[in-house]
Order: sequence, then C-alpha cells, then structure tokens
Amino acid sequence: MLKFYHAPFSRSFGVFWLLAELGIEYEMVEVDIHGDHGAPEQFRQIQPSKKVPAIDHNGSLITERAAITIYLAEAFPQTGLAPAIGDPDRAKFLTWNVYCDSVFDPVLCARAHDLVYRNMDYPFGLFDDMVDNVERHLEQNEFAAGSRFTAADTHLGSSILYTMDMMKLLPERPAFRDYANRMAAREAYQATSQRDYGMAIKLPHFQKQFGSGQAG
Ligand SMILES: N[C@@H](CCC(=O)N[C@@H](CS)C(=O)NCC(=O)O)C(=O)O
Repeated sequence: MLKFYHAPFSRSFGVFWLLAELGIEYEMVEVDIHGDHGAPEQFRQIQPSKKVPAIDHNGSLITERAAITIYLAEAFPQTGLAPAIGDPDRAKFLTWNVYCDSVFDPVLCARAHDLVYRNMDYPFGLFDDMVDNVERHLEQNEFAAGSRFTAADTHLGSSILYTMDMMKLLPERPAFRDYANRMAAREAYQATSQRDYGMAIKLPHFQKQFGSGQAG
C-alpha cells in the first residue's frame, strides 16, 4: 500500500507529478500546512519537520523529495524512470535529484531572503554558480539525467517551473525556458497541475490569494 502526504501548491508537487508518470495506485493524504503553526503537530510522526511530501510504502516511511523520487522510480522499475546501476545516465540521475534539494532550493531561499554570504560559509554555495551550473547542464542535456526523461525531471522540472514562473526567483534563460516547455507539455504534468489547482482553490489560504475564490 502506498500513501502520499501532499499539500497543493507546495514542494510536494514534483512527487505528485511523478506518481502520475508512474501510473500507480496510491492513497493521498492531504496535509494542511497553512495553519498558524504550519501542519498539525501529529504530522511530525510522519515528517520530523512537519513538511510535505512524505510517503508510506508498505509501512516504510520515506521523507525528503530526492529520496522519495529515487525510491519511487526504483520501486516501480517497469516504468523505466530510474536508470539502473551500471546505466551511464545513473550518475546524472542521482546528482540532479540531490542537487535540487541540497543546492538549487536553498540557494533560491537564500536569495528570496536577501541573505548575503560567502561561498565557503554555506554548503549550497552561491546563486550565480547555481544558475550557471543548471544553465550549462540544460544546454548540454535534453533532460536532467541526459538523453531521456527520468524521475529526476519531475524534481528538476517542477523546481524550475515553480521558481521561474511563480516565484520569479530563477532568472528567465533560454535553456530554462526550453526545458520548462518540454516538461510542461507532458500529459502527466498537465493532468497533475489541474488536479493540484483543483485542490488549492478549495483552501481558504489560496482563495484569499486568488481573490475571488473561483477557478480562473
Ligand atoms: N526538505 C524537504 C522540504 C519540503 C518543504 O519545504 N515543504 C514545505 C512545502 S513548500 C512544507 O511542507 N512547509 C510546511 C511548513 O514548513 O510548515 C523536502 O525536500 O522534502
């Protein structure tokens, strides 16, 4: 049995999209992360920082997006979304999954909060280095892991789409736009976006932001 702990319009979107790409059955548990103190206290038993996503697969709890993404792609190998050990794409598959959480996301959070720092002071390094690295990679590779779509793209793709188009934190560059367009054209991405939006507009937190509370 697979349970997916999710909140709409959040960092758990990439896993939501991956589940659609995998085409597997699961039960979704919607977590309200918009309370005065974030998610309810009992959610800490699932995710120690009370953050989504998390999954429970046959009693095993997995947290952190990179771990969940790699775990799911490997648990359902028939979908071909995880390059196996020995596959030349595996190095990039692992690197880019982890890079999203350990460099891309914290660098952009630091930028959003105007943190001024030296490269050597934080493990995630500098904004310009991150942006140039992602750009170089996407100029040379059609997908995160190289030449084919893998689960690393649901992670990198959702991260780029969200931070470039919604947050306006990642600068618009041709390589990012081309990649984002390729990702957004996927059927599973579009279906998941619609489902996620449908969930978000039911929440008072987002109704305030959308203004009317109605779907556009
Ligand atoms: N390191 C976690 C971060 C997940 C995360 O930041 N989730 C946010 C959603 S955007 C969250 O649940 N925030 C709720 C809160 O902090 O109360 C991961 O990569 O899985």
